[in-house]
Amino acid sequence: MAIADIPTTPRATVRVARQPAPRFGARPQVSGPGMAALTAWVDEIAALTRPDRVHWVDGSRAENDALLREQVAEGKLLKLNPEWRPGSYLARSHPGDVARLESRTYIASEREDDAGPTNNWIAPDEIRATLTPLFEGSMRGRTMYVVPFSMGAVGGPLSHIGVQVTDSAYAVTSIGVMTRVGTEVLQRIADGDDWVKTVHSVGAPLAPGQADTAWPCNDEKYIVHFPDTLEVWSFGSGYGGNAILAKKCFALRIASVIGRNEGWLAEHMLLIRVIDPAGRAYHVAAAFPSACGKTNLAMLRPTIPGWRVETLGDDIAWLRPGEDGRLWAINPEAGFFGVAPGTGESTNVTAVETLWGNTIFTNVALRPDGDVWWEGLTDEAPPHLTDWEGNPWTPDSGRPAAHPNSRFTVSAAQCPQIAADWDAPEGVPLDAILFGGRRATNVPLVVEATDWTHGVFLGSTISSEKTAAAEGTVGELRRDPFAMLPFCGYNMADYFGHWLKIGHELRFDRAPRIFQVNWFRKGADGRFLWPGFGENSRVIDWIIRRIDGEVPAVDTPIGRLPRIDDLDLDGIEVPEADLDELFAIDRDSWLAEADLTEEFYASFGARLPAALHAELASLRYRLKTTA
Ligand code: OXD
Ligand code: MN
Repeated sequence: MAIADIPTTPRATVRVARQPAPRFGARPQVSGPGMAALTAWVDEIAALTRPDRVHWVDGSRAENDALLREQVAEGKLLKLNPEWRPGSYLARSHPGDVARLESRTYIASEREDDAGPTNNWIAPDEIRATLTPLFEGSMRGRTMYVVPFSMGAVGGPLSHIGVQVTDSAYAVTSIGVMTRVGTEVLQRIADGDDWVKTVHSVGAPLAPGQADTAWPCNDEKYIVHFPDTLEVWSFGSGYGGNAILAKKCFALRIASVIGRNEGWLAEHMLLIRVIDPAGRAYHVAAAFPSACGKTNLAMLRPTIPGWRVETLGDDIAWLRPGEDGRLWAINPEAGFFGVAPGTGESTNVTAVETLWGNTIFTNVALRPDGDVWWEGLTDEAPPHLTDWEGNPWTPDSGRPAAHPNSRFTVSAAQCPQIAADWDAPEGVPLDAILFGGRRATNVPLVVEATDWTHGVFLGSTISSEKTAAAEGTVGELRRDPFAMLPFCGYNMADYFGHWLKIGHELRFDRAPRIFQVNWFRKGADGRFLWPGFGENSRVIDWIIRRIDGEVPAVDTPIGRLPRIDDLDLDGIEVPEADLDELFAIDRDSWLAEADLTEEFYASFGARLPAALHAELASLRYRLKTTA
């Protein structure tokens, strides 16, 4: 059948063909002292949620294929045209279930102060009382999958294990891409490794004979983290960040708590290896708020001759001080769950190539030939599409064809510039950490921190401008310290303190150097001053020459800046006036920003580390006294 003939499935009317009893339902043949606790927990969740079947996921190719086939048969996935996009599928979510839900995301620590002012806190007893009736019978008529997964290579020194139970096959196939799933992980649990409990239900039980929908979910949604017992309970949403609990819920919120307890850091950072023309390799981690180009930087293709970038990770990095005094990093994930719109030949050709096949797309548009499309994939939109909601679309429709938060889920191994050793268990030693936001004003293209504490200060002040600013002022700032605002599982003030403490664990001459970058500064006329994308390699080149001590920097009140002549600008035209503006420091505007930082710091009260107050005070002093 031609793909054009595959009917697009109207959401609410899909009848689920009852599947035969699953072929892979048996309890796993794994034994060891740790299994009893796991099976007891699985039995407890099943007794609460009452699924029709329990399926222990073994992570095999055959199982994955069967789950995909099943979802296609149920109208939950559309198989794309294998001629254009082999092994690939399109999911269309419920229109009310398209993104992470920060307002429904909770940290249920025993003490409110441990969640801090930036999190939604709720008392554990109160939320358990709310969740219990919601989960009671919530999986009726469905299969409950038990998914053992490892973040980081199985058994690696920086890796951690979790188990997700879920009634969503879409979540299972996504977790299979994003993590290492299967019996090997189960064996570690059986052998007694610690593991984190994560429970997910779409909250849409089926009465006998009741028609299912293509994207079951519930109007009521909760994503709840219990940092004291290391558990996640997520109800009502099938969407990635709320349903793939290994990712934001475990690898950031819960892992940040484990990291605080054990002396390491779980960070919202991409990870790359940069190779200079002489073949020397450097490792860089970079924290940017969501939707500020992390995936693009992770897959950078340098425009300066002789330089190469190898991808190690695009969203999360776990950092641990090594015995050698360096900071070691792994990407705990195994895939990319990236935003599709804006990913195209001119912005991220590596991502486009990565998506050649074996990809699960969610909420992108469908072409008549059975391939996918989204805004930014090509300069011109195809004349006819089916939009993300399943409706006919033309360029004159006056609305986006793909949802702005539409996604691709694809294995990291498929990236053409992935580092050969990207899943090495011990990770890589970091040479530099970058912090960046989307700042139209004030923040220069690149600033080097004077030391680790100053770097922590820079990380704590990351922000993006919500509103356009008038010249010489600062727009309304959305604070996103360390790009972790929605992802830190404990009090952010303690987290800043933890970063300071980690600095003391590193050898001062081996700690990564910290830089702040800003690709988004605008001129008075509202134009971006810097071309960005592949040209950002010019900034990385300077950073690396700083690390190697090859170029001096200019000390300024806000940190160390490049001399313009030290930037490699061969082959691009950036007017001199724009370069001046890219690095301009307006004292009044910076003093105004310091006032905003003080206000922000005040929200943490006495818990904010004194060292950060001292950094702010010395910034002000330098702004007022340096000529
Ligand atoms: C993401 C996010 O999905 O940061 O990576 O929101
Ligand atoms: Mn992210």
